[in-house]
Amino acid sequence: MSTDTLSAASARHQKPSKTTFTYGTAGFRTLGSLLDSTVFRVGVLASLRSAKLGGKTIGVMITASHNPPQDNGVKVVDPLGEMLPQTWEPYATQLANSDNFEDDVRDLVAGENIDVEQAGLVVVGMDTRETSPQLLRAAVDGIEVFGRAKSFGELTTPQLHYLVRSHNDPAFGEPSEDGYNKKTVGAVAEILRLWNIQDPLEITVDAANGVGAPKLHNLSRDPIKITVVNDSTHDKSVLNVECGADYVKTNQKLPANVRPRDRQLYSSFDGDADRVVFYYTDGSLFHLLDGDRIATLLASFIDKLLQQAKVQAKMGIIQTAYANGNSTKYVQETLQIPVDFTPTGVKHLHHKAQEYDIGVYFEANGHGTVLFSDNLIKSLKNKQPSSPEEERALKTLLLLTELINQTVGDSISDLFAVLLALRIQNKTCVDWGRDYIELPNKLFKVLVKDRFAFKTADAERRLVEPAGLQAKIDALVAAYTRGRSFVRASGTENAVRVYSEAASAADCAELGARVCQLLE
Ligand code: 16G
Ligand code: ZN
Repeated sequence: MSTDTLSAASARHQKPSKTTFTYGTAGFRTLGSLLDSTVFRVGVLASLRSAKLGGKTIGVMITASHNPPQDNGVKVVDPLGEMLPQTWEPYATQLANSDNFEDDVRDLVAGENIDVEQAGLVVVGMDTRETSPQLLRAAVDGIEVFGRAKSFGELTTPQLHYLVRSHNDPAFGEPSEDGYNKKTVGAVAEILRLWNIQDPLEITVDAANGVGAPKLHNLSRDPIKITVVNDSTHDKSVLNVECGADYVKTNQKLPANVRPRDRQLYSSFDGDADRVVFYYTDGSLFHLLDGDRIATLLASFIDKLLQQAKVQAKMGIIQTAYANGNSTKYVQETLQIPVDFTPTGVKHLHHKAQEYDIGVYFEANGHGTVLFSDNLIKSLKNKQPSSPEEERALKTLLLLTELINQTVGDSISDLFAVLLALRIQNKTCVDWGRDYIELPNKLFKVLVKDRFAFKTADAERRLVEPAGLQAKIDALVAAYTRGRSFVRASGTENAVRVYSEAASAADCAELGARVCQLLE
C-alpha cells in the first residue's frame, strides 16, 4: 500500500504529548485514554510482522489483564501463539514514541528487509473494558494500512492465542471461538468417559467481572457445570475490583460475592482469563491454592499417568523467585522433579519449559501451563498399550495435550485440568492443601526515584545494582530461620517489588519491612 494511506491513517491517531510508552513484559499498558495512537501503531507493526514472516497470521490483543478499569493495553502474538520475540520489542517501543512515524516505519521496512506486499491476516481480540472497542478500531485501522484485519470482538487472551495458532496450523483446531470451545469441552468429556465418571465437573468461579464470565457461560454445558460470580461485564467500573485472581493472591483473602461452604473448592480468574487461583475455607481459615500448587498437582498427576502408561519422559517444573520455598522443596525432595528458575514473565518461563518433553510452568500468581513436546506426543500416539490401564493412561495423556492450552496460560483449560486431576485421583481440596505447608510470605511495593537502577541476576534472585545493596539484604536474611528475600523492578508498574519469606509470619513481615527500609 502507498505511504499516503499510512500518513492519512496515522493522522487520525495523534500521539499524546508528554507520554512515553514502553513495550514491557505484558506489551504496552497504561491509561486506556492515552493508548489510541499506540494501538494504531501496534496494528501497523503487527501487519509488518506478518509480512516479515511471509504472510503468516499474527495476533493483537487489547487488554490490561488484572489492572484497574481505567487502564488498558495491547500486545502482539506471534504465529504459533507465542509472545512477540524480544528482538521486536524495541521496534514496538520506538514506533509508539516516534515523532516521525512514517520515516520510522520506512526504516523498519528497509532494515528488516520486509516486502509489505506479503502482509497477511492479523486477528484481533479485546477484553471487556470501556476503552477496548475504540482501541480495537484503532488496531484495525493500523493493520489495514498494509494487511488484513479480522476482529473477533471480546475474547480471553488465551483464546486469542489459540486463534492465531489455529489460523497458521489447522491441525491445532478450528480457527473460531466455537472451535476452541469444542476442543476444550470435547477433551474434558472424553477424559471423564475414560475414567467412567458420571457426575459433571462442578465449581464456582469468580470471573473478576471480566471477559472470562461470558466465555465460561458459553462453555458450561454437559458435563461441565460452572457457577459464575462477579460476572458484571456491563458495569465497566467493577472489573478486578475486590475480586479476581490478583486480588485473592495479593490479599490472601476471599473475593467479594463468594460465600463459601467449608472445605469446598472455589476459583478466581483475572480480568482477561489467563490466570487462575483456587482456595477453600475451613472455619475461619482461608487456604489459598496458587500457581505453585497448580504446578505440583498437575506435575504429580501427569507423572502418575506416565508410570501407568509405561512411558519415559523428561519432565521439569519452571518457577520464578516468587515460588514459595516449600513448594520448591516439595518438588525436588518429594516429587523428585527438577526445578528451573527464570525471571518473571511468561516468555521466560515458556521458553525454558520447551526444553523438556513435559515442561510445567506456573508463576505463583496463577499464570501458567504445561507444554508437551512434539516428540513426546508422537511417541504417545505410536505406543501400543499392553493393558487396559495402560491404554487409559495413554489416552488421558493425549487428551491432556489437547485440553491444556499449548500457547499460553489459560484460566479455562487450567481450571478443567485441575478439576480432572483432583477427581481422577480422588483428592479433595483439603488433601491438595496438605501436600506441603507454605512458608509465610509477603509482597511489598516500594516507590523509588528510578526503578531502572535496580538490576538483577540469577533469575531475579540477586541484585547486582545498586552496588552493595545485595550484601545488606543477605545480612538481614541471615538472621531469620528459612529467611529469603529479593528485590526486583516491576515490569508493569513504576515501582520496585520486595518479596520476603521466613519460618514465621512475624519474621516474614519484619524481614520484608527491613529490606524495604534499605531502599529508602
Ligand atoms: C506481566 C506478566 C506476568 C507477570 C507480571 C509481573 C505476561 C503475559 N504477563 O503481567 O507473567 O507475573 O507481569 O508484573 O508475561 P511485575 O513485573 O509488575 O511484577
Ligand atoms: Zn491476565
